[in-house]
Amino acid sequence: PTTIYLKDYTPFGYLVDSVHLTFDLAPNATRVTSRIAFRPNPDALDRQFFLHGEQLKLIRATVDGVEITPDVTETGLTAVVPDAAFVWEAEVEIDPGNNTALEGLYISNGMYCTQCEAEGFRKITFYPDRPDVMSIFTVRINGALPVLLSNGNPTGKGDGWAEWNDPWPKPAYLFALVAGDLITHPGQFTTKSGREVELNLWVRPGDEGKCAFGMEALKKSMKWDEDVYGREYDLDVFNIVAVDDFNMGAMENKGLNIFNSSAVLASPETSTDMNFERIEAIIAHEYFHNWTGNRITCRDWFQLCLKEGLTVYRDAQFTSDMRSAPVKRIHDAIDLRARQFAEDNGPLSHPVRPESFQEINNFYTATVYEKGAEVIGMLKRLVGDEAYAQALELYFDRHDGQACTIEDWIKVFEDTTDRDLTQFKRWYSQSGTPRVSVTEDWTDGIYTLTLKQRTDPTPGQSDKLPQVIPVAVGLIGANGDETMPTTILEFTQEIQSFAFEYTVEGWRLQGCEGPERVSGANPPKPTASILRDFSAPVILEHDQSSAERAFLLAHDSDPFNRWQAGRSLAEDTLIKMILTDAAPETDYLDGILAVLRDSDLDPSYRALMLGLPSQSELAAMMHEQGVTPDPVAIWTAVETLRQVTAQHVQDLLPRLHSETSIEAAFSPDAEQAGQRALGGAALALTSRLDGGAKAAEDYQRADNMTLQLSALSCLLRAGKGEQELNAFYDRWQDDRLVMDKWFGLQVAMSAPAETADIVSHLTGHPDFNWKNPNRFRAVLGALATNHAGFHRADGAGYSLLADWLIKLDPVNPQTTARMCSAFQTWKRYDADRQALIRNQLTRIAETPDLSRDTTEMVTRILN
Ligand code: HT7
Ligand code: ZN
Repeated sequence: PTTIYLKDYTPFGYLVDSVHLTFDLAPNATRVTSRIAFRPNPDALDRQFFLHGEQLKLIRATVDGVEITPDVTETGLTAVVPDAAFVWEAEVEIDPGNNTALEGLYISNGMYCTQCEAEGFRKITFYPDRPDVMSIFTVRINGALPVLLSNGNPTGKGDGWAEWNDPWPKPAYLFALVAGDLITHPGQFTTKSGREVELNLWVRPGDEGKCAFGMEALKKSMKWDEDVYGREYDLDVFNIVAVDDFNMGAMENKGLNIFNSSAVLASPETSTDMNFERIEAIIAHEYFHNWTGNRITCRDWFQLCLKEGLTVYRDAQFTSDMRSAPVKRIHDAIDLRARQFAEDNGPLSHPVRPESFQEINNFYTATVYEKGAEVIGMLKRLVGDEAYAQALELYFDRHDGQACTIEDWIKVFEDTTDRDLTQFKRWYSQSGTPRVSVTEDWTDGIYTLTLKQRTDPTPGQSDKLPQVIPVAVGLIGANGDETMPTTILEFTQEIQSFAFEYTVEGWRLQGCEGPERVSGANPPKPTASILRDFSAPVILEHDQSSAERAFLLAHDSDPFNRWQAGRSLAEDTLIKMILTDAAPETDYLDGILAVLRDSDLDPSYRALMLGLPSQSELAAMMHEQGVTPDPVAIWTAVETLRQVTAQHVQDLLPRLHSETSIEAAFSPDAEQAGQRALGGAALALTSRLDGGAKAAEDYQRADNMTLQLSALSCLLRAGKGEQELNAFYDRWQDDRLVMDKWFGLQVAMSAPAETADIVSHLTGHPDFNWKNPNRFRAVLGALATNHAGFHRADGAGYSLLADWLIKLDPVNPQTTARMCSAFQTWKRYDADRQALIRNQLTRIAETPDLSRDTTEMVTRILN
């Protein structure tokens, strides 16, 4: 396979003034006729006329009306064209009915739909399928289906046809078409300048009852983007369509967002609180792309983080505003550490802006998205809120309608603030997670923190340079009061010391403006709260005693670090339990008990405090400490800690559990969701003491999916619930999204020795439609995330996953390749497990005709 490099970028030889497409829909022989106005690009050196095209049957091609015979290969065509403006026309035939890869035009449950990002448009017609070629599209759809949709505004429709015009220039990856028997849940939004926008959420008949929440989320997103970023919607219509077969969460096509039905459809009976929150965030994310991605797009796919990092950052801000900011921040840190740190510290590590790829689909990663968002968060911390707002204003003004680079992005910040951001740019080019170690000094009343940064070598990058790391620090006095509010330390060197002195107004960073040091005062040594609000995506190595952590857990005014103190206590005690069979530490147990007792604390925050690090994270920590992780020992320690915690807090459990009995009508809002989260966490602990008796009662009274699933998981964890599981199946067998939960839960809750057998059994179930990515992920994805089950010593988990990946690859390479990342941590484990995994990876790699997507992933993981 060919490797593509960022450094080789050159502009396309031609500009595209307009594109007109006609679709004559037929399941196995759709005709696509394109009429494209090209003109030479004055900024391009190379005038070779190459159009991408894959799996297309060329029927005819003309240039300025004259038939030509282009040179067609598997990847596209070349043709001789005039050295002046000309009109290209082509007719191709495609087979959406047999498109199982779900890229290009395909059919899902009788509905035609498209997925063009990143390079799917080339499976629809011949075109310069690259994001820097932007044009205005008009589309005519001919097809005997009730609803025919494309991008932009509708310009006409009749029996069996519809026409659309998108006035905003866009790259081909934002093209979309949907045709089917659909029903709309309508809505309406008036923009701040008075534009009336028609909103539609299109679903298959039967799903009408799951639209209201998504529609409200869309309206909230539109309003929020106006209020916070001044961004207004720019078309007369905004359509969202729910599709069952979809490789990812959703797609931001201009004016016609297409969603995985799991990312938009919701009702209290069928969706959990977590589903509601995710849906709200994804709807916001796709909507926000209208400006950050669509109006301003990427020059090339190496710049993916330009739109994705920024849009993730914006959707996180939105969720913080709609729900609880600290809870959102903690969730994001948990997620980043679980997914992005694992990626960044293994064979798949790559910079936020990668420098090469074989298959761009493999770079829609946690690094590009989530670390990309963290980089923006750091930039905002460094320049301040006001400068951030000004820089964004400049970005939108300066680059509207353009295809941009990270250099353009950084430049708006440099121009706004007069800062030199050269060093900051390393966050985009240097891969790996920086480790920041902290040492403290306390001499003559001066408190000094010395920070040291290092980043381990990553594939292709052996030497790392220091990065600019904003470290948010607060100081806390002996009585638990904050004596220095959060201060940002700009940590730019490999080793750097920051001294704090005592003033009449408390502690402050030496060298900052403010009152002078109080000489002769003899203040007690403060306790530092470091990396508040998770101010940078780094691993903090701060050797604190359990007593210091317990002190911060009790007193830190920063909600993130307060939670972090509890999390660090949990990690420390678990690692000790794993390595030495020690009993759980009382500092952890008492600290958690005190937090749970504090009813002034938000229930969702208290629920988070009860969480433990994932078993995979514990494995990573042990590996970092030079110890080979044993998945069963980790599982056992986690189970023991849960059991002991249940006993330790048992007197409180009935009160906490009562949080689930909410008098008011169900609402998926943050407040009720938090109450249910705490009640559910209490039920999980209770089940460890009563063998699931309370959970069985709860299952019977559950009138929403959150309660139903939380009770069912407790029962399964207790080795019970067979009857409930069957009843659940009978009740929900016709609901695809609920059945995904039914499949996934059984795998997630299985005991390690049984996971692989349960997966084998479930893959033989008549409802296991493995070609549907949601169902495939529900079962095989759950296998990969059940740490001890997946890593069963005999390798049954590995071979089972490999079997299914090999089977899925020819059908859907994109989903197969993404799921190969389950093996990315293989070098952490013992020699036997490593050998077993290597065998499976090699078996996958040697499969004849393996896709480019999967080949690239397994090769990178193996090397
Ligand atoms: N920009 C989109 C990324 C994407 C995608 C979505 C659905 C199916 C395949 C896809 N390939 C890439 C989604 C987003 O980030 O909003
Ligand atoms: Zn996105």
